[in-house]
Amino acid sequence: QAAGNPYERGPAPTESSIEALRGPYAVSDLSVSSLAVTGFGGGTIYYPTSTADGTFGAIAISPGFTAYQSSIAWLGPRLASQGFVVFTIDTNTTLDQPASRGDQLLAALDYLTQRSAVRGRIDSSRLGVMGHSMGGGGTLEAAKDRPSLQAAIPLTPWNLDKTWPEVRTPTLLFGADGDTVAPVSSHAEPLYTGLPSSLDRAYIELNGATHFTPNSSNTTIAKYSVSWLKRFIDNDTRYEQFLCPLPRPSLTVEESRGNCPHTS
Ligand code: 9J3
Ligand code: ZN
Repeated sequence: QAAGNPYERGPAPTESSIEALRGPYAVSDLSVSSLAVTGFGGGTIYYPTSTADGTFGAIAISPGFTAYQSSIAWLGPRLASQGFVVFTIDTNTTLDQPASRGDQLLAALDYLTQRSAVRGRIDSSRLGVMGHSMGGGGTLEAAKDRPSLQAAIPLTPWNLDKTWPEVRTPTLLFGADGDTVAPVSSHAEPLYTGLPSSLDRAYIELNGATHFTPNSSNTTIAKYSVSWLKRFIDNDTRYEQFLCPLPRPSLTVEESRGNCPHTS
């Protein structure tokens, strides 16, 4: 679209456009049966309806332990309407652990880019992963296994492994100050610290939030996730203004950490 960046999509962003319930693109959706795929449990693909703007980057999103795609469904249309193809998935079983969820996120991306009905709408070199809780732990597993991923966003993540020196994918982690299932002191914070200090990484701790805050529509999660995906999947530096400087503590942000300015 723009002369300088072939991956830029949509109008110049504002604080209100990244906070909006919907972005500029009308969204369609497509259900994928578990019977039609291997390596994950099916899901729902949300995608910009129009083909006028060419291809889009794509992301797969995993739910957490015992949960279904319904628990992360709000992110589908919210992110797709900003100009991404978004695949909210079910896992093979709801009890799958983070490493398996990582493999399943990658299987879902492979299905999305190689077999799905919307594969022609996707730029397969611009992919990312997100997930809640054990799905957030799986998000790190996927990034570790596939360094070509352009963005990773674990939401109140849970993973026993705190060492992630192999990760090369720009990663934004969300913690919740009131999380008693995956307390930030034993999950989100050490997971952030376990990433390379040279990586483009950020940690945002939600204020007045719980482990399950990422399971419903949340403007803080949405605005910084949209900005991170745009910045690193679309290389869209118009969104850098919302990421650097880091958000200051407020009614919605308990604390934030990260490297600014970004290096990739
Ligand atoms: O996905 C999650 O919600 C993980 C938190 C959890 O229940 O871990 C206990 C094994
Ligand atoms: Zn903290």
